[in-house]
Amino acid sequence: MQFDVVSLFPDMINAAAGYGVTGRALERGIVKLSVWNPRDYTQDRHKTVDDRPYGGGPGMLMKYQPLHDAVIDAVQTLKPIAGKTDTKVVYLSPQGKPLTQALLMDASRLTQLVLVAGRYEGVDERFICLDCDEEWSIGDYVISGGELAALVVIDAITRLLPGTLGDEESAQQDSHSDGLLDCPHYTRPETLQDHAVPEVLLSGNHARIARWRMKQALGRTWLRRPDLLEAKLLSVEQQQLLEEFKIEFDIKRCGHEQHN
Ligand code: 9D3
Repeated sequence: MQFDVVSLFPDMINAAAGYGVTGRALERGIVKLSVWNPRDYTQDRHKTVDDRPYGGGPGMLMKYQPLHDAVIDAVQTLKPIAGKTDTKVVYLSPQGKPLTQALLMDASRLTQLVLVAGRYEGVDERFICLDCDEEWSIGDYVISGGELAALVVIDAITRLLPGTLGDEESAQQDSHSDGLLDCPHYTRPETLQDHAVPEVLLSGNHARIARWRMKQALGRTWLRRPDLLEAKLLSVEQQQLLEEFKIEFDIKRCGHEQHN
């Protein structure tokens, strides 16, 4: 898969993408990455990429033409495979569709993804209409520009591509616990302060351990992200494990007030 990022801070993209899962996928040739700086596509002596908003107000906007020319170059550089390529141009912004694993899985089928990272107050709206296929957000909080969002997208998609993760991680990815929060994990030592590792994890009984982990995953999802549970249909065994968790949770809460 080819990633192209349009950004005023190319070093930020290239540096961060060189680490970890994305770094390895780049080395292995599973993904390719090019960064296109709109400043290289300016036509004036001062290399102007921004301008003041019509109607007034604070802050600056990214001008249309340097963004447009950068995207054209990014898209044209990919050689069509068998006459065509599947390319999407995405503008990253707080107004975009919120990212989900499902959206990222869809995108992982593309041959080319062009990610446009804005700076300042954003871009001229006509760039979004004329040059972009979609607008994506990474969540309801404010960051200072699209670069970190582009890196999030690249990381999340790269993990989905064959050959990127080790066997263990890949197996974990399509496990039956997906759509749930993870269970707690422990390593040595066996006791920290007065917190012992749950006895079941030392039992060597793998069926019991698997049941405990599923129960914890269900219970924590119920406690912390009930929205995820509502969107998921549970097997009879999972429903039973969750009921057990709720009962045990009630018992532990005895004498800790808050009965509602
Ligand atoms: C604080 C300024 N905001 C109100 C006037 C507008 C604003 C402009 C530009 C807010 C954020 C940004 C920069 N953000 C991104 O480029 C961005 C982003 C984000 O801030 N949150 C979630 N997802 C994304 S994707 C790109």
